[in-house]
Amino acid sequence: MKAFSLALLLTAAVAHASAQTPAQAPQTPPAVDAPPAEATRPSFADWLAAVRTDALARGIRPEVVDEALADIPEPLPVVLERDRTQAETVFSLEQYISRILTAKLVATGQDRFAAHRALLTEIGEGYGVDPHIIAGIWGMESNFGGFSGVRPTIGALATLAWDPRRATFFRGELFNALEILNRGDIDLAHMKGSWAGAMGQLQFMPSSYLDYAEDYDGDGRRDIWSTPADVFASIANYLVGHGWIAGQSWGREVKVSRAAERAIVNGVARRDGGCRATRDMTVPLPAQRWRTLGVRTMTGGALPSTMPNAALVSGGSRHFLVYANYDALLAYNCAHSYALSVGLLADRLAGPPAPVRAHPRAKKANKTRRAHA
Ligand SMILES: [Ca+2]
Repeated sequence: MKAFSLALLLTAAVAHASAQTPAQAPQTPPAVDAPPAEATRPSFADWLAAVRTDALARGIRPEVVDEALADIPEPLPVVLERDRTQAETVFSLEQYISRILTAKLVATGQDRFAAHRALLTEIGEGYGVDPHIIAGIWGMESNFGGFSGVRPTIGALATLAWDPRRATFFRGELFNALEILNRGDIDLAHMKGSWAGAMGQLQFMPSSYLDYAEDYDGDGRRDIWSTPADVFASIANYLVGHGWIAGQSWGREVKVSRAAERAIVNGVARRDGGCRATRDMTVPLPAQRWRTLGVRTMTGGALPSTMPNAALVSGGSRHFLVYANYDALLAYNCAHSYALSVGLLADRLAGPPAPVRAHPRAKKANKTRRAHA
């Protein structure tokens, strides 16, 4: 299945660090439903018949509904299995970031960014979103389009909607997916994605697709599966829809001494918020306040006074001051391991490419420099 997926690596952290859905996609975390008594559950066939009736009442064409539902004679065992056996290993924030941001990922990203530089730049300028951030999300969600899931979306959603655990959420997403088919953006055979219903190279849940997917190349279909222009514009549109501020960065890594850490713990309020990650950071403060508290740049210098208001996100040893745009990344997936990895990957893609064929001694020096950068 998604053996190579970075998204799944993160899923382990996200699923157990919060009540978030296992899907690695932008969406509202579903509440877990109270399970009905097993005896009162309809058979899958009866349940599907009720879905069909509801779908027709919602205006979805009968031929679309019939073709889609005929495809799933029974719940998909692999989907139920994945939903019940998510990895339980919990790593520290630093461990997650280092497992995700490998040299190989950065090298792939540099290649893929170079191949799509003109398009990413054009879309980035058009939407007012840093093209490296667009590429960072693309990289995290599908290894830059290398793998976006092989599960049939309708089958996966029907299985999770029939299963009592989060039936209400997934039933809604099932109707959204049928609506996408109804509009003709994609055909049934090509509507694929993760076992949890996240679709295409940017892993949108169907609800996010209906709200944010873009037809940038103008062929009449919003194709997040195989048209890079639509993929990039849809990511940008999602970020803009969640408050991305043009021309501003996501944040920066900073140095926080032990004394500063104590001062921050005692003197700076935690933030409130709808998802766990937003509660696991400080309130935003002006640069001057962080300076006074003893926070420094990674080279030990003073924070620039032009720095936007920033909130502090801390792991065990690494610390990050994050700006308002960081919230748009959390809206995509509310986990610090995700949002920081996107930001740091974007920074690497924006920076000078790593030396390809360095002398062994030079290589060692580079490694050391990176470790302290
Ligand atoms: Ca298109």
